[in-house]
Amino acid sequence: MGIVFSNLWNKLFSKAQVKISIVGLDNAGKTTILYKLLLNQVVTTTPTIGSNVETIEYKNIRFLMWDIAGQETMRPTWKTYYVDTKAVILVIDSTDNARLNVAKEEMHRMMESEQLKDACLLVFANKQDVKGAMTASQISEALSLTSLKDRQWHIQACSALTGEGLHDGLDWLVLRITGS
Ligand SMILES: Nc1nc2c(ncn2[C@@H]2O[C@H](COP(=O)(O)OP(=O)(O)OP(=O)(O)O)[C@@H](O)[C@H]2O)c(=O)[nH]1
Ligand SMILES: [Mg+2]
Repeated sequence: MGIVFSNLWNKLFSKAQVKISIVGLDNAGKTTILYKLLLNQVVTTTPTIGSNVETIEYKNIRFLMWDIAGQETMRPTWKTYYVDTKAVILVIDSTDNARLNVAKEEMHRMMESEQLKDACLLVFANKQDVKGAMTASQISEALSLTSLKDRQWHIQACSALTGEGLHDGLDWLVLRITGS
């Protein structure tokens, strides 16, 4: 009886976790975004080795956020995180024109993965506080987001330093996940 009740309790009152994979090239700002969302603070980061994982509750959804290392040697490990991923957050350094093409290739390769076929894609055009940063529409074009087929995607300008745009991005994810 105790087990039945506890299962019922869990079903009724515990929130399911929604797994998110945060990817992007090294130095894009993934870890800074994760901790700005979690702590509302700009933390001092070092390049991530492996991953960081944190749970962030937002609008009654419990997001399990995996922040994955972006250095070139680490990128082959991204695919080991895809299983059960409901949404991918791709973080772009909007000041890094030189490597936008690399980010584009990584993103399109990633989106071909069978394990991500139902995942939606939120692109954060980060570092908008820096003068001369590319706009979200410039980045959207450079990444050929419109060429993605059968994919719900959205691009959001943001700054992990000021926090601007981060919650707008999460609002889009909430809409996609709850369908409301
Ligand atoms: N000006 C500015 N700097 C930022 C912003 N977001 C991150 N940074 C800086 O960019 C650098 C890299 O940030 P990280 O969050 O460590 O980058 P990462 O994507 O996690 O990098 P890897 O772990 O190597 O994949 C740090 O010096 C951050 O302070 C932003 O919105 N604006
Ligand atoms: Mg990092």
